Parts: sequence; structure tokens; C-alpha cells
Amino acid sequence: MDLFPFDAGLQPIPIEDGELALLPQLPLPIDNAEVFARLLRDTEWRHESVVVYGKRHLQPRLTAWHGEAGYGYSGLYLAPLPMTPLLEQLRGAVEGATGHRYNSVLLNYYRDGADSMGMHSDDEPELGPHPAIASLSYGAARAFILRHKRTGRTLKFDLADGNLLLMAGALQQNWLHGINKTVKPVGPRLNLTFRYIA
Ligand SMILES: O=C(O)CCC(=O)C(=O)O
Ligand SMILES: [Mn+2]
Repeated sequence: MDLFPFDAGLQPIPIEDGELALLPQLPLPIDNAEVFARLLRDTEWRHESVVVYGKRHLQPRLTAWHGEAGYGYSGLYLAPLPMTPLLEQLRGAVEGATGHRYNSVLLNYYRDGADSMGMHSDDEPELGPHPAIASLSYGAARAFILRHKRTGRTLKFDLADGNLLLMAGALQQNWLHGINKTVKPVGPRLNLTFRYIA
């Protein structure tokens, strides 16, 4: 049965100074619960530390970096692990849905509402000036925050199980994004950001 009989494509989210689009459910031959369970079980999750304002501290989430090249941010260098068959399958589906190519993926595991990601841009030079970054979410819904660097305008919407969000164009130049902590009871969430590292 086709779950999205009206329009299975990415829906643009109108926004100034950048491109944003959402696909409510990435189509795959396996269901979301199985993707979630396999990613959770088979990933070599690491608790990494980063340097923020000169001080080193543990990130409030677990991560893993897979792909062709290493990647670094905030005093952290991530040596790449090889893509797994499941990550290859997800990459193929995400490339088909977004029309962009990716050679790496950062996996984030938010264990509960105390895990978060500070406001940031994915603007490392190796991503290029207008990177297409495809963000795929499984498990509990969490609020995704976008804040315009110049005007401070803030947008907030949930990223829920199976959602695919494409960030592209000048978005990383002009906007910050992040996931706040929440005191609401929330279950675990996995997020995968597919990137192309030159
Ligand atoms: O968890 C999310 O939705 C965002 C993750 C993110 O921004 C990143 O990995 O750079
Ligand atoms: Mn990011």
C-alpha cells in the first residue's frame, strides 16, 4: 500500500537565505522500527569530548562517523568507519529522495531528553560553501531549532520517526541549528546526517 498517495516527494519549507525541505517518510523496504533497532544494536557508539570556549567536555550524546574521509570539529577528529550494508541502503534511499550524493554519515544517538546538540552550522571547509546535508531521524520525535544568524528569527518543528530533512543552498552560511534538551519524558532518538566530504 502506498502510504503517501498524494505526493511522495520532498516538500519545500519556505525559508529565507537557505533551502530546506522535508520528506515525512523515507521509503524503504524495511520498517522504521527495524532500522532503529539495527542501527542502535550494530553501531559502535562513542562518547566523544569536544572543546567549547577553550574547555573540553563530553558531548551530551553518543556518535559514530562512517564514510570515506575523516572529519573534525571543535577539537575532535573522527576517523572514518566503513559504511555498513544498512548504511549503504539508507544512503541509496536518501540520495534517491534528495537528488544529491553523499560519501559520509554522522550518526547521533540521543539517549533521552538530557541529550542534545548545541546550536551550530555544518560549515567546515571540506563540506564546501553550499553543502547539501540530509538528516534522517528514527525513534522519538525531538524539536529541531533553526536560528537566523543575522536576524535571530527562530523556527522550531519536530523531527519524527522516518522524517528526512534536507538542508541545502546557503542554509549553513545563514542559519544555526540544534536540538535542545527537554524535561519532557522522551525515548531514544537516532539521527543520521549524510554529507559529502570533498
Ligand atoms: O539530531 C539532529 O537532528 C541534528 C544533528 C546535526 O545537526 C548534526 O549532526 O550536525
Ligand atoms: Mn548539524
